[in-house]
Amino acid sequence: MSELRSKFLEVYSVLKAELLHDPAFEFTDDSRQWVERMLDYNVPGGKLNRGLSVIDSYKLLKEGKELTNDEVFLACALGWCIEWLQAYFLVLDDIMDNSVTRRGQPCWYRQPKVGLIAANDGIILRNHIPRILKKHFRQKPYYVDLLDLFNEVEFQTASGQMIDLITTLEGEKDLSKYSLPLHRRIVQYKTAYYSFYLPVACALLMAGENLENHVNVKDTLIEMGIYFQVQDDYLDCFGAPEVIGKVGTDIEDFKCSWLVVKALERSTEEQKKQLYEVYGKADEASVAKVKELYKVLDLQGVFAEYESKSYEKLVKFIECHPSKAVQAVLKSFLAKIYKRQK
Ligand code: DMA
Ligand code: MG
Ligand code: MG
Ligand code: MG
Repeated sequence: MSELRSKFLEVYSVLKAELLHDPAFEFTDDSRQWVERMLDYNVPGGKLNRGLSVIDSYKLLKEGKELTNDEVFLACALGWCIEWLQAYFLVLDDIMDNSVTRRGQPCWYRQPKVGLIAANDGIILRNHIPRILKKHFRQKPYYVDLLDLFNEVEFQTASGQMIDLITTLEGEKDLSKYSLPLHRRIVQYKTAYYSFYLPVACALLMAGENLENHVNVKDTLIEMGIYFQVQDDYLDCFGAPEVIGKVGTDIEDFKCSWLVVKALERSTEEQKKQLYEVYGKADEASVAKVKELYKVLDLQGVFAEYESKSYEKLVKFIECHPSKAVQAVLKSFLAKIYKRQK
């Protein structure tokens, strides 16, 4: 394991121990054990890309200057706040998407004795974020900006989740409303802000920057986030569950996935009719028919083309940034996700 990763995981243990002894609540043994198990199950088990990116980005912004132990700790703590935010959204997302597995294990709400207690666990996860921020950043000049940033991004993500969900409402299932602009709107809000903009914005605030001076950085990161969610949509159908750690549910859930939008664009009238009949049904035969059509329409090829085009476009965007340090931040992000398999 890399040095940074093990340092990062060390900070997780510190933050967890603080939360488990939060004086604002009189923990009993049972409640402390519940929270500890819930955290260990949901917070640290992912790729940790978002969290680690805060430290990477902060280092690059410091242009090679050695970080103090204090700076490393704070950057890690902010990274963990993003991982906490992600855990909160995923616990609830899996309930709403009726998902089965996540990160190679059953979704939290599917654990025996958890069920819909998972909804409150999501709220607890969400509440841990301002508690971590208060403990470690209260005295910082950028504390208010940090709180504001997390609030804004949470609102954007929840709004993205809302439009992702209301497009699938029973009785209104209508593929004719699915288009690239609708897809873009959903994924920009539900994924791009918290996954791409937030880590860099945290690093910028720590480095004493004013976020209003970095609108172009934000725009590039949002484009990257959209590309990242197209990959997620692609992997939902074509990824290997043992590699991505989850079994796809987008077809069953009638999601406005990039794949179904592309399929609609490329279908003949006959194929469209077929798709209208089977998309959004939970039975295996219907799902298999959708996947078969995706193959016939060569969506794998279409995606490969999209992937290389997006990469080229993003590199061009990045090279327009005046600061080499910012370019390095953005390039390291892009390198982490280009052609990802998980
Ligand atoms: C997830 O979209 C977005 C958030 C904010 C959790 P998704 O349902 O496609 O994610 P996943 O494929 O991981 O369930
Ligand atoms: Mg989901
Ligand atoms: Mg979802
Ligand atoms: Mg998905």
